[in-house]
Amino acid sequence: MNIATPPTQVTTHALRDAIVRHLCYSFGREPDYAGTEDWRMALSFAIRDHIADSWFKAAGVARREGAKRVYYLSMEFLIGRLLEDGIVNLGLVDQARDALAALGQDYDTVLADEPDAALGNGGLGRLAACFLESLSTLGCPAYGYGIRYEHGLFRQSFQGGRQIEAPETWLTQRHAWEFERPDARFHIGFGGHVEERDGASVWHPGEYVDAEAYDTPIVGWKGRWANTLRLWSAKAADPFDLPAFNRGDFAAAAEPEALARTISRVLYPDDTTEQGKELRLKQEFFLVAAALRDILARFDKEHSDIRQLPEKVAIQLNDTHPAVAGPELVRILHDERGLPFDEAMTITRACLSYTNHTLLPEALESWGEGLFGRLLPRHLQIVDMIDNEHYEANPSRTQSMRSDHQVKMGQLSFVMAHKVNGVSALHTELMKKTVFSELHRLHPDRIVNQTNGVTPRRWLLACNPRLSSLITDTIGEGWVDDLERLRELEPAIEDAAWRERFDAAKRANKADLSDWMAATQGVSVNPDAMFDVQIKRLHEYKRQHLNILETIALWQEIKDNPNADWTPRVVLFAGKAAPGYAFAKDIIRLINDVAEVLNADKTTRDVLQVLFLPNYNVTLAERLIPAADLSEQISTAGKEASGTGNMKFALNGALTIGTLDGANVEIREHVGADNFFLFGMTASEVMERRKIEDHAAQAIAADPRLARALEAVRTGAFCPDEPDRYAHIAANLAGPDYFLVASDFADYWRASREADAAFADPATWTRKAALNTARSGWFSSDRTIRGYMQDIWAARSYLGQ
Ligand code: 26V
Repeated sequence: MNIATPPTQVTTHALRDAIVRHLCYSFGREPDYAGTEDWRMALSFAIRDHIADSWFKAAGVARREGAKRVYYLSMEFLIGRLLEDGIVNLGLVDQARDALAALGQDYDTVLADEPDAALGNGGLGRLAACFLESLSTLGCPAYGYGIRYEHGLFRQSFQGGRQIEAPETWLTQRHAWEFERPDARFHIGFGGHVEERDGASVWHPGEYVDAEAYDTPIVGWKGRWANTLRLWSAKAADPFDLPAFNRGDFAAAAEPEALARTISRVLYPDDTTEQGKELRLKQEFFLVAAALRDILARFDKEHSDIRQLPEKVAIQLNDTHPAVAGPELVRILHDERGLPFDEAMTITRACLSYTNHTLLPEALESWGEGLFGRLLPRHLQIVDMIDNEHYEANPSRTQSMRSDHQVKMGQLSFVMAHKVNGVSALHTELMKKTVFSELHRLHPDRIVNQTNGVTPRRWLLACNPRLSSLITDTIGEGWVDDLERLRELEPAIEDAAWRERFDAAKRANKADLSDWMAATQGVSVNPDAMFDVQIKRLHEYKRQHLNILETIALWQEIKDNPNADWTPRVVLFAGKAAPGYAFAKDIIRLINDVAEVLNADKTTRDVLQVLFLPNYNVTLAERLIPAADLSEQISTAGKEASGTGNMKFALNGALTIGTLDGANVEIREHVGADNFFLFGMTASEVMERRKIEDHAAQAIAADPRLARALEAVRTGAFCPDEPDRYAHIAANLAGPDYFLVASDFADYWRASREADAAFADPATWTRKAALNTARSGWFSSDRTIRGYMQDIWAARSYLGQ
């Protein structure tokens, strides 16, 4: 077949013709009658044609070479918008802008029409999306497997400062990127019973749901390669109950379809509630079973000996969510394909590896054996066989995957994986010392570190065109897929004229953000103020409440002395709280209440403003990060596995104020201690501090600023209509304060004032900011993926084949 011209040679003219052709013949619209969405779809299809060419070529190479494929199994892919990503990676920004202009359309308006696909909660899902892009950029044959949720993460708005959740409906707007694959469809069984027949076990599921594939091509830099994101949608195995329909019972007739579809209906918000546990386990097995069937079908087409599986297949479990892949693959190999159990175990382990993304005890998955056995009776037997095998080899049960009538998914994943990785150096060390200490002693070579990274195509080149042009002007465009070359900027940073250009880019990004906030939030802020940004999921360990307390204390101090030389600040927050996480939702409301009082205060508002932007998502992050001066990474040390927002900020020339937690540690090492505002206890100091019973009371007694800020919260200074609204937050911080907000407050205040002083000296600040950009190259997800390819997957690149 004829593969089209390399994308970089696409002319504006050709692209314009392709847009019009798609507008007319794919969407049935004449240009004069087309709306923004029509133009967006037509442009997307024109771009998609070129992506598809890379995609066919890549698939052909992988098939021809019998390549080892990497399979990234993840319950979440937080991909965001794809159109700009495609245009940027194909190098067609100018052509697309000009082609649209020639058709009387505005490029930015058309791009902004695309829905933001929020098929993930936060860091874990966004990491999966960055990884897919890097796998394509590196030419490593790979598939992402996930679920095609009808509703992604809820849409957040505020009413009276409170978080309101509404369903996210990304599929009701037209989506340009997926190809439905009715031929890639599998029956997935649940429940039923296990029959013992001639010494073998046969699972007879009690019900079936179909998994149907939808493929989205993910193109890498310069369109050299494209991999597939394959998302499964649940359909009824037997869609329509005709006898019921003929009886006139139309509701009953439609029931199988409705029941089946609940499986891919909604993404679970990272939750603290117990509800819906069964559905969650069903979703997890649905993903795993469909993915494994697909993987084996592809393997069987290319190879004949199942023992070769580990040479051709690497399966990465993104957290424990797809951990039933262990027992399911053992079941297929042993029960269905007749391999001895030991051999099925060896092959499975050689294929599987597992990434841990959190040490928080409440986030470690476990399933009651009743539920697990009801839904997956054969898998429960296999889990017990795995546990016994492991026990025989290593007679110790304290970290067993079967205790308290539970199935522990972390332990199961560890035992079934040949490599287990953490996501930052500190997190990996803590894994060895805490959750997996005993398993680590038994298998000392299994745990490895792969510090997270972010794709520079989306998180610098696309989202920050001003800074990107300056970089390319200075060192050429080699940095885009070799990010450590940003170091070549360092000599230029010593040049005042260059720093002025760097500063101008940041200033213009801030002005854009200010205009956008004025237009959408009705709040105007001073673009010359320091933009101090904390954007991430709401969680007590991430300590948004530490940030707002410090802001309250600052406000109080400014009021005491309004004529002092304050560094103007705009404190920006964004992030969603899990619907069942009441405390986190109260923190949001507190921040909104504080914002209302402070922004109305005539004596302070010129130097201090606060804003909580609603509905944080990938698109909002792309707007905020290039405009940030100060990046808030203030989690209790030992709690944030890595963080990836921290990397995006540093790359875009923001300075971090942060604790020695997660990847902050490595960011500080790379950018230099002078260019990072460090504060707070270390992870081991945190553990010691918790042993002091009245640690919070002591900290409050020692710090009048903290005491006064807490008192304002406790007595309702920000909610006079309901003065005890936040008394429980104040009580928590004065009492248990598990996340040590009080104990870290004084040092946070100090670091924050250091940031003020540094910002007041523009030449110094700009130098530090630019050094952050120049020294953040190591945090490219290309580096991370190379690490996985070498240390975990034994996979290679097929670029240029
Ligand atoms: C937990 C749960 C619990 C049940 C409902 C669905 C759900 C979804 C997500 C989670 C949390 C998974 C852990 C996670 O997101 N960890 C984050 O992973 C990032 C990428 O490695 C890392 O940068 C963050 O520090 C870490 O918090």
